[in-house]
Amino acid sequence: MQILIDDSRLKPVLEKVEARERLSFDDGIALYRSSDILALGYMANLVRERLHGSVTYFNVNRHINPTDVCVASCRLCAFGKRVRDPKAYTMSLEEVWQRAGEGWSEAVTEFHIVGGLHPELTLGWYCEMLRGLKQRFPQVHLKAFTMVEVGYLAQRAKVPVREVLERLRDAGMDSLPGGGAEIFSERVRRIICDHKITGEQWLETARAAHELGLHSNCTILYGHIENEEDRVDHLVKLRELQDETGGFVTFIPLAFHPDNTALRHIPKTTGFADIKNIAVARLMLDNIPHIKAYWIMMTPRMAQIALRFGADDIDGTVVEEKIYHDAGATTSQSLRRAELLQLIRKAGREPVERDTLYRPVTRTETAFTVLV
Ligand code: V47
Repeated sequence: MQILIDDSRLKPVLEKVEARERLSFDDGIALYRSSDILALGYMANLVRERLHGSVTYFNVNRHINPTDVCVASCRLCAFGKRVRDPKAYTMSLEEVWQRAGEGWSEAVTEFHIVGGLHPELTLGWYCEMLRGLKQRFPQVHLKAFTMVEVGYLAQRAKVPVREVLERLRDAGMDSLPGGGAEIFSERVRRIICDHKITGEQWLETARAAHELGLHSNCTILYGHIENEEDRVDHLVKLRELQDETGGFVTFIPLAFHPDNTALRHIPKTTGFADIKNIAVARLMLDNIPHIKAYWIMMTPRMAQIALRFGADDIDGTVVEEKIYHDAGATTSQSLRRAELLQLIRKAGREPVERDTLYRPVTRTETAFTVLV
């Protein structure tokens, strides 16, 4: 098909996309530098429809953040609090288990569990939390702990990362979410999250998880002090690891939210940047099956548009969200299943409820079945 491309620098990229060829680092830069959003969207949508047709995934999930106490004090974050901060909280195990059962009556298929790096909670405590959740909610998939939390638990328990992952897996962790990757460039990490594990350590931890047969997601945090080279380098590093392990399920571009962070002087990202990051991700990450437009972060309106610019997933019901709302997100904290269906249908897409590993889910009012 003949398509109109305003930005002639994108013509060679279009030829590669049409020929199903892998895009290079320089292609990634050309995509990020282009303002021809419709050409980007055309290409990204081509890839998205090749992979998934019109199907758009969502899930019925619940976020649980057991503590916001965090020793890292990342400049990018408004969620983490010091141990002695009167506003900080840490749930007891009973509270975590009780909180898990609260919210919509709709049967959730996934708990998404992340928190701060707490200096006192032990690996044993987290394992007990997982065991208690599995005992009470045996059908629910536990997507828990960023690579950063795993790295911190390993450091504190003085055991190898692989062993921490094994112990968490044996206690009930089914997969890992994609957070904490931020931007792998050390120059940028030194400024936005200087006490976190390095980019190399994040990738090593993901590799170890995948080698144990655990799947995980991955993310990028954009819209702060990074440049185009940093972003493309990040995507290429994820693509290289995925070539090795095949363990990444979904990639989620995350827009920096500056409110209440030490970087609050940085302006918020634009809708244009948010859409562009979805499209570039779809085009560069040819080996990661899914690209998620996280509606909490993008707003439901923009997430809906993203479904025509490369995204095939809109995330879930969430129920209770803290990380983005502490940093100024104005979206609601939750959407009902029916609202997600409506958003997807109104974008002319075909909604499919999935579990964490993208197996279709069928449900009644209070129960669900995963089709395997
Ligand atoms: O790791 C923290 C980011 C992540 C801010 O795997 C911020 O399915 C923007 O990873 N502005 C947590 N971003 C969220 C996350 C996630 C979300 C939805 C689904 C999945 C998944 C993963 O949020 C953190 C960090 O990268 N973050 N503070 C902020 N001020």
